[in-house]
Amino acid sequence: MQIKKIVLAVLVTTLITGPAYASEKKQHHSKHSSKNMTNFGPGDHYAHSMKINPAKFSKVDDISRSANDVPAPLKRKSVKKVEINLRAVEVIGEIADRISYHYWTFNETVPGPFLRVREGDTVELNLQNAKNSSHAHGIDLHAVTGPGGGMAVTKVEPGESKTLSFKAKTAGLYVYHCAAGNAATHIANGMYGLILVEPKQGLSKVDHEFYIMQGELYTKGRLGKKGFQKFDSYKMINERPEYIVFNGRTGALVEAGQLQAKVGDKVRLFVGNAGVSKISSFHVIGEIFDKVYPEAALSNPHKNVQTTLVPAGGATMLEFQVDYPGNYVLVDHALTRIDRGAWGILNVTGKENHTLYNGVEGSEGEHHDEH
Ligand SMILES: [Cu+2]
Repeated sequence: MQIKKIVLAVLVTTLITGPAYASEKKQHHSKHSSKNMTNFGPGDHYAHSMKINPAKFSKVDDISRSANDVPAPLKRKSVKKVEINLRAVEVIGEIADRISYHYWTFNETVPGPFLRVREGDTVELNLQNAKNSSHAHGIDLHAVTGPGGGMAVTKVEPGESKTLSFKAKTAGLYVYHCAAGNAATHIANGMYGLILVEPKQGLSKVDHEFYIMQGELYTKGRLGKKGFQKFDSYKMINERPEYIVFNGRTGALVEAGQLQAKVGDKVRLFVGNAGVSKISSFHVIGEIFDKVYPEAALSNPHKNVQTTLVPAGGATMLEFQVDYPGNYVLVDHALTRIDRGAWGILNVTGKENHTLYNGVEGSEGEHHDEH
């Protein structure tokens, strides 16, 4: 058993780090030296503590990427060479009011940009790493077939850049994330996003498409502790996030960030889960998903689904029509996670249809505490 494990670890490590090292000009270590294995278990060197001077990094007003920030459906019927430029940038942003964090990002937001290409396209992805970054960064796109999903050729040192070229041969909605060094750390700190490889025939027409990504934050201070929060690697390896959020921070999809639709609209949600640890039980309170494309395999949808699983490092695509005005709360239905930040609002305006839904709304502010 133990031997099997070791063999597997060596195999995985060699598969992923091998070509990256081989491609570097200064190759000091053999592919099989232990130096190349520091990314994977058994965790004896795990207890690293990062010294961070927040003053070295620029502050962003809002770390979250808007759920509306989805490129329009592709109209073209032929394949193309698509150039994508991403920048690994480390910034200081707020997890919640007066709780700041040293986020690692693609293009200064969490999640990073929503990438949209067509099945069969050739993608040339340039990844630049900002000069002041504390770490090397890279990218593993689950849409890529090849070592490390691209990571093997995109480990970029601060101030440098690298290019990955790949064919988007399989339609689907895929997670991308940084996997340089300790991949889990880079994901937990915010380096993830989604790439849609649109099927040749395109997707059906809808009125709104939204981009939602669940992620976890492992802070030294407990949930709600104010001030600058350092990353806690022990909490991460124990799979105990302090925050579980949609789009980078608490409240990202509320008020100014809420999703908006009108009665009768067809809505499509692209939902990803960066993890690192938790599986999301994605649900919209008061709605039924007309169609769910489980695990974002863009064929044979399930119909009429209440809650759907989004694995760590996976995604789902779901569609529904909104029929009645009001606020619909997006949650991970492991509901204690609401208090850790995992909720947002879909606000629907329009005419009430009382044959569909009727009653007298209670006043939320007046009820007695029922605990
Ligand atoms: Cu990184």
